[in-house]
Amino acid sequence: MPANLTQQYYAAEEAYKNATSYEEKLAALEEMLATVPKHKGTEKIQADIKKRLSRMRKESNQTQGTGSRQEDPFFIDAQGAGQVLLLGPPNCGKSSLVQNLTNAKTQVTEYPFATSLPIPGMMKFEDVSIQLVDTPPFIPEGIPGNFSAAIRNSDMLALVLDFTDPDCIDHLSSMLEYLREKRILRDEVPPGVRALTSDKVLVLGNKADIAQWEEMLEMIEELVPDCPTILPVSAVTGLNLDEFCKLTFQRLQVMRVYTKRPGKEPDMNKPFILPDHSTVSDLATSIHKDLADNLRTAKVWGSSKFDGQAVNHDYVLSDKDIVELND
Ligand SMILES: Nc1nc2c(ncn2[C@@H]2O[C@H](COP(=O)(O)OP(=O)(O)OP(=O)(O)O)[C@@H](O)[C@H]2O)c(=O)[nH]1
Ligand SMILES: [Mg+2]
Repeated sequence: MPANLTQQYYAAEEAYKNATSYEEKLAALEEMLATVPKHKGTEKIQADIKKRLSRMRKESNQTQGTGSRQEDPFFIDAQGAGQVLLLGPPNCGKSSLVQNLTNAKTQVTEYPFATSLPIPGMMKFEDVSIQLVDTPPFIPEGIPGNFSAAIRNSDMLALVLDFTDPDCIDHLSSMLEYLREKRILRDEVPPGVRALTSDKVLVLGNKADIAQWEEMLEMIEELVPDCPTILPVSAVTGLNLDEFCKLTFQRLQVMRVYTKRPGKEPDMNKPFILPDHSTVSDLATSIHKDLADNLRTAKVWGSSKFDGQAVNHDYVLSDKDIVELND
């Protein structure tokens, strides 16, 4: 039976052949597995990819000890509604932004190369927490494999520029070039593949309190084709940081859902965070598998036609819905 491999598969295979680090090889193999057509004619190919994946993971555990992922300082466990990595050249203000927006103790200095390892903090948007990660300076020709893997694993990227720096447009272009070359940033991302589309990238033109930011915006528009959305911001005055929080929440494409028990007030303090378009059944699964298995009825306040409307398990929820689940 012919394998009928797709363009996406061939691209992943090409990336595997060209990969120079463990992380790139692993990401490419995972993509090969996600994009290989699943039918009888590709069973051998699927088995071969799985074997290679398992061998790579085993070898990595042997060389680095078990639990190596957790011991990797670049691997930050995602928390909250999503993980946003701040990337940018030395001294552009990444640590200042994370310090302003979260409770993280980042190191802000006048001299460059102050941050040597990623530091996470939680940013509040309304009643949602979003994880921001401060990172070491981004030098495209010297990104270690595990830094690259951390970038690929994030849900969104904020590319930070120092808008007072005349070279900031070159920095932006080289960051975008790196992300495209490593196939972290793409026009389309097949399901099951770890990569980002342009709507998951925001450019922050920092130090807008002292920069000629209007001119900078015009120049970027002229010189950087397909540039993601840019926001002039200031870590010092807080300019546009509320807008950054709001845009980030929107772009993460998640929703919050509150739950209630029959006859009781809903718990409005801690929403469940679910991907957009999730159903009642997805909500039940995210709370507990038993609840999903035993779910009988559900009622919705918010997006439903009327408050407390009984809905089916496949009812698609909306942001800020209140749901009563009965097992
Ligand atoms: N005027 C002004 N200065 C800023 C702003 N953000 C950061 N700075 C200053 O820029 C310098 C560098 O800030 P950091 O936050 O340490 O920069 P960084 O990008 O984390 O630097 P590295 O860790 O070396 O990559 C510090 O002197 C900050 O006070 C801003 O919005 N406006
Ligand atoms: Mg820093």
